[in-house]
Amino acid sequence: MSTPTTGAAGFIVFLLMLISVRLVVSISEGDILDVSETLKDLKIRDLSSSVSKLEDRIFALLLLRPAGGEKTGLERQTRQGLEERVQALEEFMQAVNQREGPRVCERGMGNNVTTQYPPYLILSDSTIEKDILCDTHTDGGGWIIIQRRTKGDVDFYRDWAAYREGFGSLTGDFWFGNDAIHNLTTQGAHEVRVDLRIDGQEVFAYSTRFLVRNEGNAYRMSLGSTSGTAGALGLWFSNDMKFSTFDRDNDPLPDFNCAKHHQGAGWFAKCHKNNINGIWGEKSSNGVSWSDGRSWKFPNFTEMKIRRVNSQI
Ligand SMILES: [Ca+2]
Repeated sequence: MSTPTTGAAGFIVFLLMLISVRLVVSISEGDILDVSETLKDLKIRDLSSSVSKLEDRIFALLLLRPAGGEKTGLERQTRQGLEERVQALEEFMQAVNQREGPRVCERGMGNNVTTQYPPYLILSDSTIEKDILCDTHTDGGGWIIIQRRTKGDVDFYRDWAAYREGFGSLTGDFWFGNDAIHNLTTQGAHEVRVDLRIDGQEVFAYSTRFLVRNEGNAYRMSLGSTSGTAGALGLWFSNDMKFSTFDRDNDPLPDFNCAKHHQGAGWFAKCHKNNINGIWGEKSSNGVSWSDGRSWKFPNFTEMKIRRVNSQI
């Protein structure tokens, strides 16, 4: 028979198993994720601390049990307190699960909506609360759009702080914000896609992996293998580069500021094969431009979007 105490102890073991699984996941991704800074790990530490306290209470409860197994008032009181804490922990665990990772743009969620984009959704954690625009139709949907140029009415030649926070409007042109992009891409593996319209033709570039580190690492970006009808070079050329703006030169060219020279912002190398944050309408490498390695193209529509890989996990 299971007593309330053994039931509670079983639940603790279950929680410890969950925590173990989460830690294993974190460690296996440790080579690419700055794990200590992820919100998930902060929550795990909170959870771990709560479990430790509960373990102490269980131990105290066992010590209090008289030799004959008689239940004392103090024991009952302690058990009651313990059960309340287990319940609180259960609720906390639920909250962690609900808030962990982007659950907002899921594959298939657009099947029953008639508009191209559903109502905006909120990503919220202790530091960031933003509206999110989901692309529900491209390649099965489930994409969070992080960059969009459609009209040219928003100035994209902005400074580091603007790109950190994001700007523009989800109903038009916008940059989602580097802190939010970092936050999303470190909560689970993400793929990335850039959709472009060039001379009336829709083309795209894609990579199996997209990770953006934190501001302390200048939002350095890593890709997986790349492909796509737009020519993957435009994307691949930025692999492992830091983010640069006109006021924060993080490109690898000494004595040259790519962002300032090309009047854009992004993961410049020496300097770029895409400048989708460049000047709208300008037909040069300072404009909204993309190279497939053979020639420069000038899209009049761009959308950069990310999707969590294995989004059900
Ligand atoms: Ca430089």
